[in-house]
Amino acid sequence: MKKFKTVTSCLALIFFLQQTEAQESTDKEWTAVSQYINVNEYIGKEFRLSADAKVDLHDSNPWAGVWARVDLSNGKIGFFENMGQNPIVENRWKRYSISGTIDKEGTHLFFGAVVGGSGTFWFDNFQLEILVNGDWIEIPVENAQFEKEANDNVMPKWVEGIRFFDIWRATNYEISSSTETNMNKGFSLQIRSQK
Ligand SMILES: [Ca+2]
Repeated sequence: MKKFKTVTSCLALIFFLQQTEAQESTDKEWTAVSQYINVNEYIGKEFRLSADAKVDLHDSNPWAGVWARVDLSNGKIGFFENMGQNPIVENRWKRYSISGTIDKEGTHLFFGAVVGGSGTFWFDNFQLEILVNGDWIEIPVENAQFEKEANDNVMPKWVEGIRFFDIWRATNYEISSSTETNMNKGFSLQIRSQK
């Protein structure tokens, strides 16, 4: 009986772990592919996030951008920019940058690509820099060039979502690797709407 109980609780634990690791499926009309860094050592400093992007839009209400958000120690949001007022609309590779300041109470900087509406969206070559003593210092971003290929809608080192405790799978979009790149070599991140 004791053995049975142990097996049962082990199964319960495995089930719990699977549930907590599972991505929540959602039929959102937008999605984001993101990463984050701790910013404790960069408080008050300027940062700059850049990426190459190209879009092929299929509707009149599109949204594509690079985005960044500083989360604060009190649970609130500091800096936030998602290019919502100035989205990427060009069907050719171009470099886009957003910049801001790491808030005084900042703990993490989330950043990545965001898309909404119908179309195909490509991103490549993310670069995160912080201004330290007048010099832009590059902060390593894992798989920033998307050369590690996506599998089953998951891009290695990136998560789908905008918070680390709320990873989702937006079923209206397919996330993959594409050979559509600026320099005609390697891969880019491709997000394609299913509609
Ligand atoms: Ca690439």
